[in-house]
Amino acid sequence: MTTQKSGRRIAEAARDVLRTNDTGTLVKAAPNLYPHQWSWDAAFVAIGIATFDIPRALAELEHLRRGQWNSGMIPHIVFSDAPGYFPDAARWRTAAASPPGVATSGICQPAVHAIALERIRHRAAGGPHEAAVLDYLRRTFDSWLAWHRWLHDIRGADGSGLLTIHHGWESGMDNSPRFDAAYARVQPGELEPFVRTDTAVVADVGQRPTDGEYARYLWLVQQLADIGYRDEEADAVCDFAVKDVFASAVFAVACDDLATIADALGREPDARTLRTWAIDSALAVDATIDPATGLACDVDLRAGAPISVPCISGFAPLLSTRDGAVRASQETLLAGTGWLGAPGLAFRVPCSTSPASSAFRARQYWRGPTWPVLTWLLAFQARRHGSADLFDSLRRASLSQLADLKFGEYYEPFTGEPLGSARQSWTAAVALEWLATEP
Ligand code: 2M8
Repeated sequence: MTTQKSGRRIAEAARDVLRTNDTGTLVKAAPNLYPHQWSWDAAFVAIGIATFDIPRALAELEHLRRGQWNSGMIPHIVFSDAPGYFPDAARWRTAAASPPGVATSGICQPAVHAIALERIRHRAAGGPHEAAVLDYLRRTFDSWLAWHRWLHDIRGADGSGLLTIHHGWESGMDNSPRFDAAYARVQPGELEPFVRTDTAVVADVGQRPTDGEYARYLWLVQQLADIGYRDEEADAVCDFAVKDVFASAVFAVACDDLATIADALGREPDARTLRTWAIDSALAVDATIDPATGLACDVDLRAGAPISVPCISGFAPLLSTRDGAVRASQETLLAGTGWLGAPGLAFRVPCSTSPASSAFRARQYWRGPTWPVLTWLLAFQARRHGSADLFDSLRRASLSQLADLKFGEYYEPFTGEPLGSARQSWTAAVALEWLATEP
């Protein structure tokens, strides 16, 4: 149980993390490991900051928006001047495509931004910042709409309702075993030399992707940079192409939220378009469910086959489904021994890979550890769809996990040890959002 006193302690410590990671222009995703602004981190960070400083939360999203490309794409990193991260801005070779004076990467991440915007609008309602939030939304709506249109038209060009990613980093779940087979087919050619920086920050290299994985990550960056990130060539050129079921579900949710915002701004035609995209993607995500496992599946486009590895992405329908039966069966699965009911869990929060799977690794990044930010996203959507009990139990378990005040990037599921970076911004943000939301 989180008492009022321990809640206050967690909130104070979480605010301290966000304040110390704030450079004044952006909140670093983590103090040393990630000294820049990451796209989906920034959205979660804005949700957390909005619990105590709504103008600063909007400024965080605005900083990200200034990195938006002409195409509409929001890049996955907007770089600060800080050294110490690789691949750095120069390695991406995006100068011709990114906005003048803004250094960015050349790929994207899940589109959680409209979820954040709507959450901030909700928090501001009836308070002193309500008008400023609406004004911000009015001024920037076209940018967020362009981002969604790019995802729909470019990454969903086949009309399937599922979005294509060209790099595991675009999923946000970089080395998840869901991508192992697709990556096994990526054979790096002549690679520009590189030196990793992440393993200098995380002393236990076993918590990070391997060198072999990094070579593939860099090869895909090189392939995309070599074609100047031209969208129309990426499908043909890039060795990696996966229909990402989780990113598609996030897109569906975000389209619904942006539609709600469009309504509030009197932009009904845009709201209608966004709702159509939301429904199409939500249905497409449901349709990927493997009846044998009950989990949603990505599609490996290069192999022309679904990917059936039991990862947290398999619960994508929990985010976006409109079908009560699908929701009920996914909730039952989540409660079972492969997930929240797995024997020995320190906290009943979902692992990134099922502990019952041979692919599970308790300490290795997206191959098993629990990620507070995903616990929150699943719980938040569960509550919006009426599953208050699931929300409450995940909230309680997550706050117990975060009571160590370390704000780990991810956690070992059985010992509760914080792993990766300490004082990770989005973990602190999630703590604040949990605490600001009554059970
Ligand atoms: C991790 O990814 C970056 C590459 O984008 C990295 O390992 O260098 C992922 O966990 C990703 O989802 C996250 O946005 C990023 C920053 O927290 O770190």
